[in-house]
Amino acid sequence: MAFVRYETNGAVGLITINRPEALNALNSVMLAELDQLFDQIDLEVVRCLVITGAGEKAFIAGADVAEMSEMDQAEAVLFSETGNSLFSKIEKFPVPVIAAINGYALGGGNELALSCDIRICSQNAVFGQPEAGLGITPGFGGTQRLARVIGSKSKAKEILFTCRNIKADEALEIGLVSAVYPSESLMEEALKMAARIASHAPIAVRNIKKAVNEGLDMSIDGAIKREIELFSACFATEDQKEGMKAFLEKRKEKNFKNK
Ligand code: CO8
Repeated sequence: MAFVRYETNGAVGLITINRPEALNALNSVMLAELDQLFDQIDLEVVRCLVITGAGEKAFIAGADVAEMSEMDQAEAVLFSETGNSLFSKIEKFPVPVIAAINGYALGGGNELALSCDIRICSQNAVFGQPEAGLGITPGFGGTQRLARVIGSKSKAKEILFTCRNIKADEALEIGLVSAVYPSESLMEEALKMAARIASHAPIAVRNIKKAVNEGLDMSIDGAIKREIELFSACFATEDQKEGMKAFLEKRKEKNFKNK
């Protein structure tokens, strides 16, 4: 692939957006490559994913402004639909996805991060939605996911209207990220978190992701019903038996089989 690298280490998959000369700006080819990659990830093996950007300056500095500058309205519909379809795929991807944000996460870059389950960043990370200054709205889910993630319509609108940059400490304060690390330890921490997640019962982890994601869009009664379904479904798995047996035997090592 021209703009995306993928490697695995045990049950952890690492996706690197690889266009550092343009601060990893998202173009149509990259969106297509990412879409294809997510379809090909081997879910028998991979239990957690990490996404980061190549180089030391940027996670993703937005959608490619040069490409967008040539688009007419019909092409903008297609571009927005393509990006939104990919980002929804990431949001609903069966295993957890961690965004390791190592610099600029602007526009489409912040929107990609918002579609991940967990966001952690380096101290030099900068977030923002500069679209209004370019004469457009966010078009890859930013007008919807930002407020849902940070839990404040007022703060989300302030960020979207002002187009101001948010530094790592503020991102932590408003709940946009869940941790900030020195640049040199970000990847180590991201991969450690992914390995820890991957060590747990995979079906239980997947069901937790479904319960949180689906439940937040439902009434509390419907959401609790969904939790009951997903909780009880675990009792039909071998991994529930293994997890509880290991506890009762005071055994730390567990042999979860994804079954
Ligand atoms: N698109 C294209 N190229 C980019 C982008 C981008 N978003 N960001 C950086 N680059 C390129 C620069 O053009 C430059 O290329 P070159 O060396 O050939 O001139 C190279 O990357 C390095 O960038 P800079 O020299 O600008 O680096 P600086 O350190 O001086 O500045 C910044 C870094 C502040 C991040 C600056 O590059 C910048 O402001 N970038 C643009 C940020 C931006 O506005 N992003 C939002 C784009 S809009 C968007 O994402 C909408 C998503 C939804 C679309 C839906 C469509 C329908």
